[in-house]
Amino acid sequence: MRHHIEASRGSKAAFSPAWLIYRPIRDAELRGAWSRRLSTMTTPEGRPGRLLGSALRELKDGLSSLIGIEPTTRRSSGPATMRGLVIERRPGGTESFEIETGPDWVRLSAGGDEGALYGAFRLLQIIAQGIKPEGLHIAESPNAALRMIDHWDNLDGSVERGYAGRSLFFRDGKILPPGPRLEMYARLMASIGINAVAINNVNVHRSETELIYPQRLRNLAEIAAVLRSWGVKLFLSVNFAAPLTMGELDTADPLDPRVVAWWEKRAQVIWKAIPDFGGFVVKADSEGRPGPFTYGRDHAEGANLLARAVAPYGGRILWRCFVYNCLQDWRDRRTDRARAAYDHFSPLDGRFLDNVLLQIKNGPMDFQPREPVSPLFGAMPRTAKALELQAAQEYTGQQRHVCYLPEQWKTYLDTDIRGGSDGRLSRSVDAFVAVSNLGDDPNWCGHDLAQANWYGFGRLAWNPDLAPADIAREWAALSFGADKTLVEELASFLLGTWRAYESYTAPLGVGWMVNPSHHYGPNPDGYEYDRWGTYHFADRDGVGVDRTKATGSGYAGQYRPELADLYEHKETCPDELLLFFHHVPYGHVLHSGKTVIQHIYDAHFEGAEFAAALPERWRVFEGSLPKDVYSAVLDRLRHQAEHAALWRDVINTFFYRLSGVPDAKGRLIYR
Ligand code: GCW
Repeated sequence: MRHHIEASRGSKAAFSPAWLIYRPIRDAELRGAWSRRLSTMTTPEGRPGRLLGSALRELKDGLSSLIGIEPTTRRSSGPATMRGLVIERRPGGTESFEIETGPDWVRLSAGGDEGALYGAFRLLQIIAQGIKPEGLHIAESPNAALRMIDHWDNLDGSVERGYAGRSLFFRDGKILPPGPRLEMYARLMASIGINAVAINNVNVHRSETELIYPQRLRNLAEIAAVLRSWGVKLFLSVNFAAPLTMGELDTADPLDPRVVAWWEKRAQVIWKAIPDFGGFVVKADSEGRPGPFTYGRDHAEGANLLARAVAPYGGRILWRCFVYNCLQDWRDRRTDRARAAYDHFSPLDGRFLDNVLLQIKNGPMDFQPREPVSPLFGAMPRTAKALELQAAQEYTGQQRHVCYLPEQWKTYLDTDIRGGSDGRLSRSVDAFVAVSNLGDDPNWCGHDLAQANWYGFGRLAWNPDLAPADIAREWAALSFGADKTLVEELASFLLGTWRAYESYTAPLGVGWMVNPSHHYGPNPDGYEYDRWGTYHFADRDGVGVDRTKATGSGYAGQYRPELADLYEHKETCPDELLLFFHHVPYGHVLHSGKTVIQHIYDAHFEGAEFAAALPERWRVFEGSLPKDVYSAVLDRLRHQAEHAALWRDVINTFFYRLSGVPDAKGRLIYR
C-alpha cells in the first residue's frame, strides 16, 4: 500500500490517495493497543464475494500501513472464538455494521457485504484518527439508501462547471480504459459510503446520447466492473429525446407506443451489458434540454416512460426538478423563477412510479451561497425525493477560494421542512446527490482543501446528524495525520469559510451578482437585464425581491404555514434571507440592529479582511503539511485574498453609488 502511494506521488501521472493515505500511527502505545487486538483476522464461512474481498484487502493494506501489522487470516468454521479481528454476519440492513472491541479482540459484524466494506473503512478511519480501542462500541446504518455523486463530464473530456482539470472518464470522444486511478476513485467513494455515480453531464449532447448503445456500453461495462468491487453502481444521464436525436423515430412523445418500445429495447441492451446498472439521471425541459412539454405531456408521463422501461431490471430514474423558464423578460415582474419547481411538480404528487426519485436542488434557484431551502421537499409526501447539493463550487469560489460547504449543507439538512415530530429535510429525502467537484488534477479537486467538501458530502449523506466541525477534524486527521494540534488547526481553518465567502459576495440572500456564463467574480448587474430570471431589483431606494404572498410573487406561500409566515414578514424573516424574500429600503433595520446598507458595507469589509488574513494564517502549516499541498494552497489563498478585495470594492461601490449613503465608519469606498 505505502509503496503504491509513493509510486503514485512520484510519477507524472500522479494522483493523491487523499484521505486513504493511512499514515503510520506514531504513538507506540496506541499502535500496540490496536495490534494486540488485530493480529489475526477471522472471516465469515465460505469464499468471500467481491465486496467482502475488497473489504479484506483494504483492511490488510490499511492495517499494515497504519500500525505495521499483517494479520494472519483464517476462515471461520463455526462459532467464533473472540480473538483478533472477527468479521461476522449480524441481522440488519445489508449496509449496516457494528464495531465492538474487547481486551484482545475487535468484532466487525455486518448485515451484508456492503456493511462489512463500510465497517472495514470505518475501523481504519477510527485507527487513523488516533482513537483508542478501549471500550469502543458503535453501530451504524446509512440515513439514506442512495448516496450518489453526479459528474457533469462530457465525452470530449471537458467538465461542465469543472474546476479540477479534465474528466476522469472521458477524453477526446473516447471512454478512458480503467486503470489505477479509477480503482482509487472507487475506493475513495466507498470509504465515505457513496454507492452510486452518474458519470456524464446532465446536459446530454449528441455524442453522449450514444452512451446507451452497445459500442459504448462495452467500455462502460469495464468501468462498472471496477465500481462494482467497491459497491458503487453506475448510472448515466440520458437525453429524453434520444430516439429522435439518433434519428430512429420521428418523435420522443412519452405516450407514443413506438417510443415506449424504443426505451424498453434500450433498457434491455443496457442491462445485458451491465447487469447491475443503476438507471438514468434526466434533465428534461430545462435550459434548452428536450422533455415531455414538447408533446403536451407532463413530467409524470415523461418520468414514468423511462421508469417503466427500467423497472424490470431494478433500475431507477432520477428525474431533476430544475425546470424553469430561462427565456424570461427582465421587465416581467410577475414571473418568479424561485416558484418554478414547486409549480411544475407539486401538482404531480402521487403520480410517479415507485422507481422514480425527483431530484431537487437544495434551494429554489441555483446553488447560490445562500438560498432558502426548496419548498418542494415539504410538498410531495407521496413521491420519492433526492436532495441535490453542489460540491462543485460553481457559485462558491470555483475551488480557487476555500469554502467549506458542509456548514452550508447542514443549514438545509436541519431545516424543519415538514413540521411534525421530525420534519427535517434530512429525514424527508430518500437519496442524497452531489454534483461532483472532481477532475483529473493530481489532487482530484484543484484546491486541496476542497477535498473536504467531497469527503463531507459522503459523511453527511451517510449520517446527516454529524457536525461539520467533526467532519472537518476527521478529514484532517485522515488526510494529514492524527496530530491533535494539526487537526484542530486545520478544522478551524475550514470552519467559517463559507460564511466569509457569503459575506464578501452578494448580500443577504439576494445572490447572482456574478459575471454571466462562467459565474466567477463580482458583477452586480451581470444577470440583472438578462433572460435567466435572476434579479435583485436594486435601485436608488432599495434592493431585494418581493416574494411575499401579500405584495410579491407569492413564493413564500409555498412553505408549510409556520415557515411561510416566518418568511412572509420582514419582522420575522431571518436577516440572511431578507433580500431573497423582501424588497426593502437601504435604511431598513435588520435584527442585528444595523441598516441594510451598513450591513452591506460591514459584511464586505469584514469578509475581505477574513480572506486577507488567510495566507498569513496558513503559515502555521509550513513544515507540518506536505510541501506540495502547503504551497499549492498558499497560492490559492493569495488569490482568494485579492479576489475578495475586488468583490468588496465592486459590491460596496455599486451600493454606494446607487444609494448615496456613506459608510458610517468612513472607510474608503471607491466611487
Ligand atoms: O447552474 C446551472 C449551471 C449549468 C447546469 C445547470 C443544471 C448542467 O450553470 O451549468 O447544467 O445548472 O443544474 O442543470
